[in-house]
Amino acid sequence: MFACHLPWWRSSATCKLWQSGHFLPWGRCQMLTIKGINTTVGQEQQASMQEKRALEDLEMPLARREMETLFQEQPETGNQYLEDTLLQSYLKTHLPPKVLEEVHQDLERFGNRLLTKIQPLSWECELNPPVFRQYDAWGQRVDHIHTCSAWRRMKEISAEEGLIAEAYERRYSNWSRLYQAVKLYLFSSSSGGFSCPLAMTDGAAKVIESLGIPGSLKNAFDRLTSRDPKKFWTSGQWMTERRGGSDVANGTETVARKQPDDTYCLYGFKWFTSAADSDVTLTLARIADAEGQCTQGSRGLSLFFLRVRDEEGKLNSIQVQRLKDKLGTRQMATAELWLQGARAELISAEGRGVAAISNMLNITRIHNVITAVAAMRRMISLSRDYARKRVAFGKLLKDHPLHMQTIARMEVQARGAFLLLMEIVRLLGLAETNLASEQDQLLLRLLIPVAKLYTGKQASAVAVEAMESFGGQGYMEDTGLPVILRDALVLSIWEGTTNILSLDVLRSLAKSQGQVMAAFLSTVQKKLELASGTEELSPGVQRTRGAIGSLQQFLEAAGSERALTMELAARDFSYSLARIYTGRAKTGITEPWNGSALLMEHAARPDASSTDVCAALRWCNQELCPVAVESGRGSYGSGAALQDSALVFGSSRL
Ligand code: UCC
Repeated sequence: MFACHLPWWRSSATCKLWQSGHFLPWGRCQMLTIKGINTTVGQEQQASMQEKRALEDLEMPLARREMETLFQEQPETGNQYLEDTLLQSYLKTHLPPKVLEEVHQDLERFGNRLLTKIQPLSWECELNPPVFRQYDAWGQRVDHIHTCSAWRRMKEISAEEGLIAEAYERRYSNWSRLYQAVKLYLFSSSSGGFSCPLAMTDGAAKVIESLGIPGSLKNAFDRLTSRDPKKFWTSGQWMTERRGGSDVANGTETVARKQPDDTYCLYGFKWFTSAADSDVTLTLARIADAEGQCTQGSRGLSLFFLRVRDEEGKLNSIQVQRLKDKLGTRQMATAELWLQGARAELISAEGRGVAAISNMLNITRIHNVITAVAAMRRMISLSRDYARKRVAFGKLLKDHPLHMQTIARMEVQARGAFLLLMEIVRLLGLAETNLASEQDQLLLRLLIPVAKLYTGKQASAVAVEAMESFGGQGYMEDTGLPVILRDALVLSIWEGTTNILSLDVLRSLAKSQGQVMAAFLSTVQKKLELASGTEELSPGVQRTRGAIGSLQQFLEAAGSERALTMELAARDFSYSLARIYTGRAKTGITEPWNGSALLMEHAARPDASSTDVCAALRWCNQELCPVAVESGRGSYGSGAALQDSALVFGSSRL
């Protein structure tokens, strides 16, 4: 029998599977080649141990060699808060001392709880995905979605830890939102997919709060933001119908019929409903008039609140068609639902459904960013730990410069993404406590889609690259690494794909008549002026200045072009904003902009490390303004659009 080497979740469930021989332990397939081993100082002991083992190996019968000498040490993470030096230095720089003291204690405690209690539950969620039972033994339709006990425990833990409550209690004023985001960031990789219902729960609470918490929704708001596991509710967000999830305005077919008591009955088919075990949901529908006619398009959509089940657990005139068979997020039940007269409450003005649910979308998009950054951090932490343990070509991976270069590149991306996340939740915190300037609010509107689209792509790229850093082991299911990759891949899809969010960036420009861009450019300019005082960072400042100049030139030229130009440029434009902005931030509520890019600002702190400086400069070494480069190549003209189609379809008929 193998020794029970658990993956980092240390799950008893996994242990049993391994003991029964269903899973191979970490790295059994790893052959150690010791001959000609070339050690560096400090590794001699380890190398000679391995050499001794290898020599013994040759004298052993084959069976024993296979069973006992081919183990690879598994990568592990410790207390994620204590291991995250960037997070700690960010909090130390930005939080008022009293807040920092309290928050630090709680995060250290939470980090230990995650490691010892919550991570094992996460793996159990992965091993026990939800099961759908449509009929009972006697043919009664029951539509029961069975979730595992670990998943249900996650819900209790979320309440106990105040993962939603923290943002709405506001005990740390404008810092509450940031503190909540930090807890969610730490929780994300250990949540077994529970981050998803939390995102929607937060979004629903935000919508209700933005409506002034009407009396009819008071109970729901209290429960969505409760710290009491017995009271805590989660929410869904049912937006996607058969005709798609992006073009909500034209794809929504669900009809709402008004009842004598002023409630509505909803009829329709919801094609993707994430976390279908949620207690309540927000959803869009078209209100039918007396003749049964509905207004089409966006102006016909209204927002509704409904309870999914009653007190006895009976579904609210809803039938579950089936559960979705997804590539990732398998821990969570995503279902197709028939609404067959589900009782609902209208909570927006008629025809203002999209505008009303935008409050939810903006929150879930921020959660998407949180999850993306967390996935990157987890993969890099594991990759880093593995580099300290795994010997190849005679030395530890950490002593192979090319391997270190690969991880370092991921690290620069993760650092940039983390600071962008912190910037957004800092701005959101200001907005929620009426401390945001007009400029802050404009920036927030612009940066949410920018950050969501950019970090979603970063997370996928980092997860793939990090997986490769484990060699073949990264591809093995029982290491848990493929779970992280699969779950990361959805981040650029749900809550608005990259292209849809790029168009949302353009929407924010148009809606504000360019003010978001003016706010963006003026704050960048101010910051760079101040940042240029830091000698070491001057190459980065110069490159960012150059990028801003190119961006301005592009915008001036694009102003006289047709709409097609901006649409074709939308993705590269959004990437340019992400890369340039990840250069800069301000500190404190009332302080003036104090310089440079987000990464450069962090590197300009008095107690910044040389690593902080290096990360900032490396970030600035990438192409900061791809939209200007592509524009110069003529990529956004009508000729280019025709070429795109020809390339896609070749000689086949368009
Ligand atoms: O439901 C889903 C899965 C749930 C899983 C959640 C998990 C989250 C986990 C996170 C981490 C673990 S996915 C649903 C995915 N679907 C979407 O995200 C929708 C994507 N499509 C869009 O975003 C489109 O751009 C639409 C739907 C917003 C476009 O609709 P319209 O009606 O054509 O848009 P309009 O006419 O431009 O905008 C209507 C109003 C305008 O306000 P007014 O009328 O005052 O001018 C817009 O300014 O809505 C306002 N608006 C916004 N306001 C639209 N978007 C926004 C926004 N982002 N922020 C503020």
